[in-house]
Amino acid sequence: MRRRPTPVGSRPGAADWLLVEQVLAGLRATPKRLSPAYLYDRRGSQLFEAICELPEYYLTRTETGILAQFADEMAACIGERALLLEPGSGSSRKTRLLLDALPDLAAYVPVDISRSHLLAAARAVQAAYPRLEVLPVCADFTQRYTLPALRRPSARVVVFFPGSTLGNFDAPEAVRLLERMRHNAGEGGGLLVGIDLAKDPAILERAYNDHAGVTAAFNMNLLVRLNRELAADFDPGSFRHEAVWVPAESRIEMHLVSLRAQTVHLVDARVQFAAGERLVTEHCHKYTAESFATQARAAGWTPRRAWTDTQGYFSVQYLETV
Ligand code: AVJ
Repeated sequence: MRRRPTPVGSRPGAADWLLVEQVLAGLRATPKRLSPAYLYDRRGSQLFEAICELPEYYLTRTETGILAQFADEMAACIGERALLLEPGSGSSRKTRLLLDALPDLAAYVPVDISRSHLLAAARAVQAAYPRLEVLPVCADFTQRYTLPALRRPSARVVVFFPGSTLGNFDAPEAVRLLERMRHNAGEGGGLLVGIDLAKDPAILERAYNDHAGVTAAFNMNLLVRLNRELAADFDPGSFRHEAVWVPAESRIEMHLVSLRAQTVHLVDARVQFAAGERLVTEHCHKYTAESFATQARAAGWTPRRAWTDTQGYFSVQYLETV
């Protein structure tokens, strides 16, 4: 009988009980599935920044190239004295390409669940743009949150949602999220969104199974986090990373595969894993211009402009509330 390893983390505090319930609900689902939001603790955010530099992970540099090339046209769509609202802002690195093209922005409001990462990035933006009002909001952007009050009123709200993070949401959730963004944008508001396009599965699978193993570490870090924060006893060595293209769903699925039959303890719960059983840790949907337009229209947005790289790998789209 394998001795049960001592949980590394202390028993969850009150705040963590919601996380415990959500995680247990995911681990009791079929298939087992956890929200990709759990990937982004401090270590996870650092690993994601490293992923963005990988040769296989074309998304970041391709989108950055589009933003750099068409920033002026995007700025013309956004207009003067706008409030730029960025859900899931992370490092806000791409945002600077827009901020450089928007000298009279009323304010920049980054929203992120990772407080330390958010505040560090907001400070860096404030230092680089001293005349800009930067108002970070630490929140889960899939939930309701209120916009901060501005020093001077903005002419309109434009949501900036780059990086194909929309791809993490299955269709009904994606439409709900786009509806929430329309709610935040309000009458006359806009949306500038980055979407990764469906392409050769070999290119997609390479982007999520990089040679250096950074994506695998990003995925595996989830177990380390649950052990630390929820007193679980996952043995990362008994799982392997997997990212596969699922054509029927037009998405990459990221999994942690159990290498043997095992029992994981989380607080007072026991969770059984069969050998070969998959824990879904992320969906990354890949779009066509049509599939995205359908979702956006269903959420009340009207597509206005689209910019794509020469290889047709990635698209940045501008939409307005009608
Ligand atoms: C930040 C959600 C856009 O789906 O490509 C990168 C996250 N996952 N490598 C993506 C991610 C694995 C990324 N998003």
